[in-house]
Amino acid sequence: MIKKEKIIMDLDVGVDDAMSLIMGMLDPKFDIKLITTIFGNVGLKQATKNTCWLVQNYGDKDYPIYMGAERGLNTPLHSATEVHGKTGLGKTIVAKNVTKKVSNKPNYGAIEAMRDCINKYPNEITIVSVGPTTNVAKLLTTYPEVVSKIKRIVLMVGSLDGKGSVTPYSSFNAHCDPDAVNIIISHKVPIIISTKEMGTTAYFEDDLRNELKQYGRYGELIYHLCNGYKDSILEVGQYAVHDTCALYSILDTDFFTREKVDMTINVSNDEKRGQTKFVPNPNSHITVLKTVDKKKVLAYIANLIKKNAKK
Ligand SMILES: [Ca+2]
Repeated sequence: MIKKEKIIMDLDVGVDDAMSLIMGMLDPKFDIKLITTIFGNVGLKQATKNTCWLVQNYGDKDYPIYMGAERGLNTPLHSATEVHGKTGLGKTIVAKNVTKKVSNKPNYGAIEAMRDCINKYPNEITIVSVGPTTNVAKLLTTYPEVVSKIKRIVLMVGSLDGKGSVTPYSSFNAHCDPDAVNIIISHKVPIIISTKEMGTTAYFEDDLRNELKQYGRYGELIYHLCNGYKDSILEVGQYAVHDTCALYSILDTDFFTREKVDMTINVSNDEKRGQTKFVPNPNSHITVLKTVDKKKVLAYIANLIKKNAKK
């Protein structure tokens, strides 16, 4: 019997978010209890539409989707349409004929749904946040009673080398809301940080992209998502798997090396806003991924898609 990790996926869909959602839905090692959306790669409305489209057309069940924050706590709105295409799913795919609706009710959105999910499964839920981290910060500050019941939080944020992608110092998700990251890391919940280096090391290229295309509709989806997708620090034809690395960080595998660290993020309004720093501390509640085994991650992805070729 496979031990399933119960997760909440918090997404700003986005090409690599879409890939990570597919991996989360297909992999029997994950049990997605809730999907929440956030502004980021595209605006909140488009990110939510993309998420609904993916679940409607590629979901193995009708996952609940709740819409979250439309901007950061204290930061002007940013997006990354130059990386993910105008509507977030690359140049070929456009989310249309979306009938799946979000589950928001008055005064009940993403953070309330997160709260109730954590209360339903105390100490079992991992929040996998792969966009700006505003929803998670709001959850912790608005409903502090759930903090001790969260198994762990994964953030796809920051860089090991202190260099950025959007600015010389800040990676995208950190740049969108550094204050939110700062709030989260001050809470003594087990936290895993997957930095930009993981996704830009474990990129794939056209040989794998073409191979995946032969493995049924999920492979075809990934193939098409890659059209027009280019991380700002990679070359054309290199496809970063940032958000999938973050998701895989909770699997019991040797895909990554890890280190316990103290983490800081620059929240001042100078040019280094959003820059992260990591200092080893074996007693810390924060673990950072240090290296990634690109071959193993890509083989795992390819195998999962291949296994589901007939679905
Ligand atoms: Ca993302």
